[in-house]
This record gives sequence, C-alpha cells and structure tokens, in this order.
Amino acid sequence: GNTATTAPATPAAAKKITLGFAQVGAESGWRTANTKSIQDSAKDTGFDLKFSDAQQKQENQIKAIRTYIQQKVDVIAFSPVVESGWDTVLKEAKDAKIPVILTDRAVDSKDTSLYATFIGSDFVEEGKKAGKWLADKYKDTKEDVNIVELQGTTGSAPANDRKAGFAEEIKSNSHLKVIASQTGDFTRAKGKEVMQAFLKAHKDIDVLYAHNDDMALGAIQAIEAAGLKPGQDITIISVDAVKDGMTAAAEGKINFIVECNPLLGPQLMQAVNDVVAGKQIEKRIVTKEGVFTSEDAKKALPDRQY
Ligand code: GYE
Repeated sequence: GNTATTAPATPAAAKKITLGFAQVGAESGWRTANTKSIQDSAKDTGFDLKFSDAQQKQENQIKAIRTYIQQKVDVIAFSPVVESGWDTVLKEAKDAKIPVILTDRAVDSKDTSLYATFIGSDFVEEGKKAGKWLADKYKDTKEDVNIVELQGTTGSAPANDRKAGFAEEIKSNSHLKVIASQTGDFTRAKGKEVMQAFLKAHKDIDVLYAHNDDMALGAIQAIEAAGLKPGQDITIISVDAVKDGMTAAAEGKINFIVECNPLLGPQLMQAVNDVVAGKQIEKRIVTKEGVFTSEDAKKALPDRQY
C-alpha cells in the first residue's frame, strides 16, 4: 500500500512558538511565584521560552526586548517595571511585526495599538479594598489615626494605583491621616529600613499600609526591634497574600491582606496562542482576587499554592 506516503504533513501549529519574556526582577515573594507560573506554564504548553530578569531596572528591560526583536521571537511579553517611557521600544516591536503582551503591570502609552492585551490585576481596586477596610475599622473614631505608607517601586503601576485607590477611600474621614509615605521598592530590606526611619521620626504611628507583603514583613522586623507589637500596637495592612504574608496574618501580625494573584502564566500562554493564531483577543484581561483578615488567613493558608 501507499500508507508511508500518506502520513499527514506536519501541521503548521507544530512549529514551536518562541516567547520572549522580560521580567521585572526577583524583588518579592509575589515575583518568585509569578516567574514560576510563567516558566511552568510555558513548559506545559510546549513553548520555547526566553526569559530575562531586569533587576528592577527599566534600561535592562528595554535591552532584553530589543534582543528578542533581533532574535525574531514570535511574541514578546513583559511586566513593565515602571509605567512611562515605553513608546519607542514598543514601536520597534510593532515595526518588526512582533506582537507584545503586557502582564501584571500597565504602561501609560496613549497608543494602545502598541500592545495586543494587558493581563493583570486592577491595582486601584486593591488600594480601595485596603482603604475601605481601614475606613470601616475607624468609622467612629473621634481621634486622629496616624498612618504611614510604604510605597512600591517609584513610578510603577502598582505603587501609583495602590496609593491612589487607598487615598480615595480614606479621604471621607478627616481623622485618617497619612503622616509619612515613602518607597520601600517592594523589598523586605527596604521595607525594614524605611519603617525604622518612620519609627524614629514619629512616636505615634497607629497604622502601616504597605503596598506588598514583603515590605510589611520587613517593617514587622523593625516594629518588633523597637519593642512594639505588630498587629496590636500598629495595625498593618498589606497587598499580595503570598505564603509568608498569610503566615504573618494568621499569627495576627498583619491585620488585613488584599490578594493580588501572581499565577498569570496560564492566561498568558492562552493569549500567546490566540495572538499567534490571529484570533481577536480582549484588550484587557483582569485577574480575579479577594481579601483576607487574620481569621480568613488561618483558614486559607493550608491550601495556598504560593
Ligand atoms: O504586588 C509586588 C511585586 O507588580 C503586582 O510587584 C506586582 C507587584 C507585587 O514586587 O510584591
């Protein structure tokens, strides 16, 4: 028979898709979980993943993206460390006809044709959840509540938006006062250092709002070193809900955590597949997430993946 000659030709889809991913860095537990999710799901999907770590520097990310353009990858994805300054390199990718997918953090480019979609959380909403919980807790206060804020990386979407969302929710109560606000760059070390300075400068801190768990965890070390009880002497709110943060919450050291889901890998691989297949995709894909009190954290902890 002629069975040997009628074997199906290799379908076009069998060509391995190459994805270039320019990651922010390895600044937090959230980032570690996010990187693992992207690497694991690229592997599961059978993509050839080129991965780079920008160590929280925009110039490194731009360099990595330019390398991916030169290498003619099929799709470029990245999590922009800061919001501004991407138009030139995004235009270069567009001219090279390489689709770009934003994950996790947004850019402020006016020309939205520079990227196919943005997959990630609504950070303003996260800030609002934090602010709402605090406003509720202190709704009957007759005294001033002194809040210190540890901001994320300066100029990053989550720092800008978590600050704005929080401010929006607490402004209706003039007793809720942000007395100091500084960047801790989303790291434990910086969170600790800045909290130490806050404690030195202000004897009467009631609340800490940290833009991520890692900075809250660093701050907790500083608070304990100052002889104070985190979660009691100072109410602590943070964002992410990674394992270490949830553990501190279960121990009552963090009072409230707003969840930010780092497991974006599967959604990203789906979007890459769709873009390569020429399918229409949503311009904005929002991640679903919740909130945790200490009690909730205790219950949820055994089943957390990250
Ligand atoms: O909250 C923080 C990380 O961009 C959502 O970056 C991400 C943030 C996350 O360093 O822990």
